[in-house]
Amino acid sequence: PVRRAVCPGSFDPITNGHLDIIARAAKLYDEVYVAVMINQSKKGLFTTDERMDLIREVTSPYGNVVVESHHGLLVDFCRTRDIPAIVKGLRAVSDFDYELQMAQMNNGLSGVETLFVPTNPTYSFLSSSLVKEVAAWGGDVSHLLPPIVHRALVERLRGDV
Ligand code: COD
Repeated sequence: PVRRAVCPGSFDPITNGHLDIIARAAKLYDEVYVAVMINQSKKGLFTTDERMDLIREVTSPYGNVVVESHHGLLVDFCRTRDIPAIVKGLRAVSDFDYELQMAQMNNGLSGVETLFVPTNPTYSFLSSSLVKEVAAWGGDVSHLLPPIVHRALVERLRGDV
């Protein structure tokens, strides 16, 4: 049988921290779905389609990564695609409380399992929101993002596109 997993998130935009988790999941599973979860109460800097395009570009070398978006519950995304496992990165203890709650809720809802991968220490302080804040004030975040994502971010913040 095909072994599938999903890496869910907002990915506004995808960072090297996200990409590290996706790459490691892609080594462990036959097919890895990256699910861009749509949250209508959060506006975001990039549209869902833009986020998916950036993720597709930077994950294309892996060959077994599928990028989709989903509006609704993550467990429903998993159910309709026959995905038994959610793979998430844990950055620090501060992530743990909320991640544990979601993992237990998702398991209770559908039986899906959540597996946690310890973040590469290089990226343990990294989040999309911090990257956006630092970049908005002119700080250098080029080492924290894939080059095409960095370019898109700088252009977006400059107001070009
Ligand atoms: N290093 C490693 N991993 C990282 C890093 C980093 N620097 N940064 C983020 N990650 C990983 C984490 O595992 C994180 O959870 C994931 O990437 C996504 O990160 P974000 O910031 O893009 O996304 P979040 O935290 O906003 O994602 C939350 C979800 C969208 C996954 C969650 O809200 C969800 O499942 N929503 C769908 C609705 C639903 O089912 N709700 C009920 C949940 S019980």
